Amino acid sequence: MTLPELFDLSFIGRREQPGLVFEGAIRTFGDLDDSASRMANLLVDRGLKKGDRLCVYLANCIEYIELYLAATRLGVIFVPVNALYRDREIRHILEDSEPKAIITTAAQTEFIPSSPTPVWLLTELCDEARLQPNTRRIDVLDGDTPAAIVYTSGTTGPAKGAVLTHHNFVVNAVNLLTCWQITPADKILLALPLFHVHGLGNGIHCWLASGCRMRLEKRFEHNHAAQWMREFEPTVFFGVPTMYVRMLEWPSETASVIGAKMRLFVSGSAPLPVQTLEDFRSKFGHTILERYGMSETLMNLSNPYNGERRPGSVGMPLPGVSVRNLDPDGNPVPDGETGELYLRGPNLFSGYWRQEEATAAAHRDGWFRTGDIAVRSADGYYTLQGRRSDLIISGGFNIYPREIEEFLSEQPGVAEVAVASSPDPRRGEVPVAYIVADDTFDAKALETACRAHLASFKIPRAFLRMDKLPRTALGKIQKHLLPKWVPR
Ligand code: MLC
Repeated sequence: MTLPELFDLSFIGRREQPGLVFEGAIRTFGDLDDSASRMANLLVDRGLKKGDRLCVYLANCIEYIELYLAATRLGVIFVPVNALYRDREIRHILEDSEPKAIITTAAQTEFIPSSPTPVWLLTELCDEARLQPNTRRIDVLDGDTPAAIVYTSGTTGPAKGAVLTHHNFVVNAVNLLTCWQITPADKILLALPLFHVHGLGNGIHCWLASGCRMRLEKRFEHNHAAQWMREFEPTVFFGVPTMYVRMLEWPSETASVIGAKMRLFVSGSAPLPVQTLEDFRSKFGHTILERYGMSETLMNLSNPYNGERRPGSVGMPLPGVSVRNLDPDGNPVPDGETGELYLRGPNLFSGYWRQEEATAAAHRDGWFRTGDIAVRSADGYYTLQGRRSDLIISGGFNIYPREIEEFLSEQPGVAEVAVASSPDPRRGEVPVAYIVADDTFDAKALETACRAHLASFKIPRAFLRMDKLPRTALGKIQKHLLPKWVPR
């Protein structure tokens, strides 16, 4: 099945029904279908065809959805670019994915480095799209066609593009509808960024596959989200742990009013602290359902909708997902013992874009190596215990220290650098930089340089000058021996 076929359950089946609320305006599924058709016709006029890549560098908006729908209908490969990315990160995606164009707003153009890729302004596209006919056109033929390339930073080298097919996304959405019992009677409040698989593959797809109503927000703002929930009365909310930590700051009365209307709170993209789950339960009257996924695999494991949602655990495999917990030699570990998770299933990506070696390195005997360390209980619940790599997850955004280390080591006066994780009550973790430098060392200047070239969530919270970095006899930096940073 292709995504257009799945989405037509709403676009054709529920044409007259209100589907989307954004900034106070309500759009029916029919309206959205027509604007997606116009956008698709425009993209064809602009020369896009099946297999071409299209980068979209935008914050959440209705046009984001229209562009995505248009691309999926044409078999054009959608390449979402994190709206917080800056020139360095964007340059790599443009060079690697070689898109026909990158679409953005006038305000965001200043962050796009000069390159051969044409920059298309959203306002111009929208003006032109309005003049296009709303004739439906669906050129994508089968579910094995790539739908999107989602860039994920790696422990080694620059970010790699995970190629996700229509089939991957369809299977993921159908699994979630079934397992989380999402129906047309639901109302989803979506404040996750659409440039990640959490917002796109879970949020947008569950909405369109179920035909329920969705209110989309530009981004999660903890000062406003309570008001949005009181107005819209959502029944389903997808969030990252930082959002749930923020929601605990709301007054109890607000929490109980919202909790009374809600059917399901889901958390993912980063570990949900047990304390947050417990505090949330007493305040909102709901046990957050924690699940586990990755850009390369979409959703893998989930706590049950009915049955015990076990604190600290990510639950059991979703339908069709095979999970193995293996020791370093590739042998299965018994329940109760620590192993590394390997996965197989129809949800798994088809490989890294133009990176055969990296794709091969990420697999073992046909199983995808997640890099996540886990224990399975005797009754089948998996609990994640950490990662093989030193990945930092801040507010649900992945940060690979190596990328920041490489950038900082290029700065004048910097001799050596290590970036490590520091615990943070709201974001879970934040990066901190430890730097060996000459006397020109200037923490402020380094921060300014980072701010100009890297996404805001990657900017180290502190730049600490060190005489030397702790190293093993073989010269490897021992990050666990770095002094703890205490925020002032
Ligand atoms: C964060 N910022 C944003 C933003 N999110 N800016 C624009 N759009 C967004 N969507 C920036 C702010 O400018 C600010 O930068 C900093 O982040 C923190 O902002 P805040 O207002 O203090 O927010 P906070 O309360 O900390 O909440 C942050 C957050 C955000 C929860 C809203 O972290 C977020 O949206 N996270 C979702 C990440 C996500 O979707 N991950 C899914 C990956 S897919 P500054 O410069 O002021 O610090 C995946 C697979 C899976 O992992 O299983 O899901």
